[in-house]
Amino acid sequence: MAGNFTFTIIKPDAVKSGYIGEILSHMTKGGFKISGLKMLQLTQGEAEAFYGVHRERPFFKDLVSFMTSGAIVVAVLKKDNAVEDFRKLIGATNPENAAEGTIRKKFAISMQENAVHGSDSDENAAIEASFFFATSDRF
Ligand code: FUP
Repeated sequence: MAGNFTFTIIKPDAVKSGYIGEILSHMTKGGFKISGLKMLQLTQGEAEAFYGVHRERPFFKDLVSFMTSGAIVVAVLKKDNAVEDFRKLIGATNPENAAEGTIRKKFAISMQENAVHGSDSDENAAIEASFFFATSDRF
């Protein structure tokens, strides 16, 4: 059965551009309830650990450098079928391929500066949410 939460990051590009409010509003209007929310700046070690699956990819170093370049907002979001529905709401990784009306279509700049992260499986949603939120920080 599909899980009822996912994990998201509003990335440094979107935070710097002043889109936190609009992006959170897009998420809640899309039927997601905010279960946990905080603003922080990742250390290099945290970014490397979070994106550990991409360690061997050519873009890894740039990705870590971008993700540590400024403040981010991390959140746990609740909804039935959360992971799949949220991936639809954010759109394709590359904003050029993102569908009309999606968050990345509206706010992303490029494949790297793509405004938001969304977990790609229930298993990763659980791992990613617990990376940033203790159980007592989730409501
Ligand atoms: P997504 O699950 O949509 O966030 O995309 P991926 O897991 O494929 O990629 C993780 C992050 O790596 C993306 F958010 C952006 C970055 N990335 C690049 O910077 N360059 C690439 O060629 C592919 C991904």
